[in-house]
Amino acid sequence: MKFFLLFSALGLCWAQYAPHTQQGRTSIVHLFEWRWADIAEECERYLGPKGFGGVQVSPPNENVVITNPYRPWWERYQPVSYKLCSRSGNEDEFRNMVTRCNNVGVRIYVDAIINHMCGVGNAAGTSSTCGSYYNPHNRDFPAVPYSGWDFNDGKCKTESGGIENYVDPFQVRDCRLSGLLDLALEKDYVRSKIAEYLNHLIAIGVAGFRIDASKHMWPGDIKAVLDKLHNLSTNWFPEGSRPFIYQEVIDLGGEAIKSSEYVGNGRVTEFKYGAKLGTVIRKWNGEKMSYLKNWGEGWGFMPSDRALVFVDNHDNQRGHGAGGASILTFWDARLYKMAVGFMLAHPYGITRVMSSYYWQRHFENGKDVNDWTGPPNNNGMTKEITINPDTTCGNGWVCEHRWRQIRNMVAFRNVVDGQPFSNWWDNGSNQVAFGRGNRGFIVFNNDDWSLSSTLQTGLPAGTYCDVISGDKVDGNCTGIKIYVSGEGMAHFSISNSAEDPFIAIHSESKL
Ligand code: QV4
Ligand code: CA
Repeated sequence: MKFFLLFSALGLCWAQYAPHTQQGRTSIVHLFEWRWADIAEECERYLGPKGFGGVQVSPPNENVVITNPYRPWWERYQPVSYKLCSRSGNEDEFRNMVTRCNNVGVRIYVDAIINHMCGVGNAAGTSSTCGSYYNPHNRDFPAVPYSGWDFNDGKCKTESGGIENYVDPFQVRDCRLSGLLDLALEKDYVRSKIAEYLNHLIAIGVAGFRIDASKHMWPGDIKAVLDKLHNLSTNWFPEGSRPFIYQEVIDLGGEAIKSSEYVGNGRVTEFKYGAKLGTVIRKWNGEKMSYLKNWGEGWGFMPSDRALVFVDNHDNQRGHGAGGASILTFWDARLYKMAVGFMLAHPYGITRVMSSYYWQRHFENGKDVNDWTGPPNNNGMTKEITINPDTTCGNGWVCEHRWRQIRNMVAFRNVVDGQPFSNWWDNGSNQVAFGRGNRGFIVFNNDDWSLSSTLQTGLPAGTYCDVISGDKVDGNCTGIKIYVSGEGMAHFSISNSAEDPFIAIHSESKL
């Protein structure tokens, strides 16, 4: 009996729902389009020391090189083979990154493109990141190898061969997404080739996978692939650890396919989260922050222990995928920081922080015609991430994860990990506050007037440093100081015109 209890408790934390972050680390950062060499450096010089749990990396496998438009970011979602050879680097560089990141306690999660190969319309040839030959017209990918019978051409019933109607789950799973050649995942051969690729990554030491375009695969087919995966490398993980799985399913309601169909396989991206939070913080549709009191399942989201959440992702920050205009991004920095701060303070889900690069936005008829723009580059070679004296990034990289307000809220989430949502307060409008047990407290003023209130924080008496306006440095605070009384009460004043109209304090920011 005792043995059984112990076994099931371990089973829970080793299962595909756990990110296998080190004790005391909770968040993932998506270093979109970064080179492996830069990620290795970033793990050692920043992510490890600042308490980040892991990195989602861009697809590491060989893909089509697209030159019209010139080297778009989305060429990486058009696989040619499973060789680890991309704009981010080669296999040696990938291995070096995984080793160095794991050694400083930062995990690597791979964006796995397994629903399809490249677009059917690409010309045959060797225009690929490793020079492998491919012929989309003949369904020939000799570097895997895949050929005609490994694709769903016979199974898809639409005239065009593409997905025409998202209300029909058969089309969505068996036809082409954006013209991308759809793999026949019911075939054991295809499942085995994919599992071989993922097991190669597991052997190198990755901790899990984002499963791209999961909505376009049958949940049972995904399961069959996952069942073939090995346990994580015992170089860094306890024996018997299963890879962390989060499936990209966009379910905003209103479609035939539901995220709930996928939770048996692992976590699922909760796209309602960023779409709704953006609406609330922008105060659109009559939304107010006071309505966030029952944020989470109370808003119709999937169960917290099955969700992966984010304010924006690499698609919806530039109008791809779904979520719409309400999505907040670094382009709306002030509101964005509040949204990310709220997400990181709130206990719901596993949190992923976005880290982007700048591009020249140019709207025509409401659409950004430069939404394809790839990472900062010299003739297609991705530029390195340079670090400015003030710790921000140069060379065209945004590095939201290095913004003080975001970096410090990642630390906040680590400090309050496991503590209950507590001491909610609101003014019936857009001034809200809440705590996490006796470890942390956050206050927002998104109204058009000042906030001045004495609130129950739940924290022990003392002077605390606000980690939004400053940092605790050598026992002093470079920002606002908050005095908590013996009864846990503290006075907060936040001007509606403050640079960042929110304040956060936690056990480790106590002076
Ligand atoms: C074009 C035509 C098609 C035609 C095809 C013929 O538009 O009508 O059939 O040529 O070859 C790019 C182009 C697209 C082009 C296609 C194939 O934008 O115009 O089709 O390539 O050449 C990213 C981009 C896509 C891009 C794709 C592959 O967002 O624009 O397509 O990469 O390069 C849904 C899904 C969800 C998906 C989301 C974007 O349910 O799964 O759309 N999100 C993930 C990734 C996303 C990625 C893919 C899935 C595909 O997050 O980044 O798409 O792997 O909501
Ligand atoms: Ca499919």
